[in-house]
Amino acid sequence: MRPIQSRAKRILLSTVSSDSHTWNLVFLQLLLEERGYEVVNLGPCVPDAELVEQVRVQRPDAVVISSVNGHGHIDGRRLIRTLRADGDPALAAVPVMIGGKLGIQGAAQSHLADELVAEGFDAVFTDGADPAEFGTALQRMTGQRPRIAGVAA
Ligand code: B12
Repeated sequence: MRPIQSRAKRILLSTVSSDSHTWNLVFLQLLLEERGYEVVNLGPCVPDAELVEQVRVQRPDAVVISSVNGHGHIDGRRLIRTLRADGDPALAAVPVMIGGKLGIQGAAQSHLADELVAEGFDAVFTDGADPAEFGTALQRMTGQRPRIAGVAA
């Protein structure tokens, strides 16, 4: 009898093309790894085409986009339209969430969340969102289970 090691759920972590901030990505990578996810962090200023290609290659269980420079709602909108319109069913179906400081007016722009969901994001976390909500949403979208799933003969 030896334990079956289920594959860790893979998260593709990225920001948008205009955003050069990196500590938000480092923070999220550590948070996700601590929760047992495998993280592919694409780093800052990722062009839309590169992100789409990486989703195709990496086949992640979910994509997490972080942006804090204030352009996130504009870049994010363009990005999700591009991803969902690609024609590859896997790209149309992969859960994608975005969060951070998505505009430049903080809580006054809470309507951005609804708009981004309408464009195709599965979840949006504007600044000040409860971090626990993020974990719960990710778990729900990836069907995350403990790494040791059971035993086999
Ligand atoms: C360091 C910094 C820089 C550095 C970045 C260096 C680097 N390599 O990262 C430099 C100097 C390059 C920089 C540049 C700019 N910056 Co700057 N920067 C900052 C600063 C001081 C700290 C950011 C940081 O590292 N925080 C630490 C990380 C861990 O926290 P965080 O980024 O806030 O992320 C947290 C949350 O937002 C959340 N979160 C983030 N993403 C996601 C995603 C999900 C899914 C979830 C659930 C949560 C989540 O979780 C994180 C942890 O709590 C902030 C001000 C501040 N005090 O926040 C401004 C700030 C982000 N910058 C700002 C701006 C405007 C700029 C510039 C446009 C300035 C300019 N005119 O050139 C440029 C943009 C460059 C670009 N192309 O993107 C603004 C953004 C305004 C807004 N969105 O309302 C801020 C808020 C400053 C301000 N108050 O005006 N910046």
